[in-house]
Amino acid sequence: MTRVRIIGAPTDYGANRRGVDMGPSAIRYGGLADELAGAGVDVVDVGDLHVPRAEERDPDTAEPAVGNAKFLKETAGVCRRLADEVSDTLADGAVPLALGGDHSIAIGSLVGSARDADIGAVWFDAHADLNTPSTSPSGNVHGMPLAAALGIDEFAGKAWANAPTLSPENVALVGLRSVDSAEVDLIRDRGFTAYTMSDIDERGVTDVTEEAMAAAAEGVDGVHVSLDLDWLDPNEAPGVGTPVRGGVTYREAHSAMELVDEADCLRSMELVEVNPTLDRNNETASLATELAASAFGKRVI
Ligand code: 6HN
Ligand code: MN
Ligand code: MN
Ligand code: MN
Repeated sequence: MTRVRIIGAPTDYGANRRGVDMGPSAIRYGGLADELAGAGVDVVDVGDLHVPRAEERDPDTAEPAVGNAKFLKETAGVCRRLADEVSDTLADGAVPLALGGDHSIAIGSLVGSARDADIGAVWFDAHADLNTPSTSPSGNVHGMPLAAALGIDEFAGKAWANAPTLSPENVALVGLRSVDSAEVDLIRDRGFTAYTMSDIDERGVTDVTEEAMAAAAEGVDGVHVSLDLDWLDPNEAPGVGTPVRGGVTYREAHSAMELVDEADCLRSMELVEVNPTLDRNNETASLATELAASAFGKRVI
């Protein structure tokens, strides 16, 4: 029986607005443990990591200051602890499921998942999250976690941020529709596998997801799946801080998560960017729980 350990990481340091720190509570309230139990999974919830309030912190105290990245020091603190939890979970033979919080927590998931294994990653997101402190238009670290884990530019050599066994050839981005120009250059130059919404329109989400999982899994021990709820269309998932029109539908999202399960290489996962203050009756949080259940094997019959 698959064992899943839920780890809450209630951050909002990486986003440009408050509220995403309430994501873990909303996702739990949306029925995560029951949904996963319905998928036939043995679930343990270890609660939330301690995250100091942003108001008591100075956003500019990274040491040394790194570009315009905000709350980098605080983000490093949370990600170090998350990485330890993720790697302990894997050592105990369970699959870590991290709940954000903003997408900067993916740095901790990736570092922990890569500690004792070669990994790949599939990024279900409207965005590429490949900015660096110097290329970021916003300074928000939730737009940087993949660049951090891959040690790109200012992130090179930062132990807290780098997942040394992850390389761009084993990273697949799915559902892109808002990509900054420096991110476009990285995607073109570094060998990522990338699918825009146009690719999904043309080829269908099932083909694209199968190919993405295969590319990420090629030659590694397991795959980290990162699910940013803004991957979905804002009509389906309104409770996110950086919505972009033209995302995948409810059915497409479930189809893709079922294929995550079928690829049979899931090593670690996270659900991020659910912001209950922007949500409609907790729909986005509930959707996150359903999608996680599909990824862990829930089927109708
Ligand atoms: N997310 N590319 C934009 C930025 O500020 O770097 C948006 C990033 C959004 C990040 O949704 O996880
Ligand atoms: Mn390798
Ligand atoms: Mn996003
Ligand atoms: Mn993201």
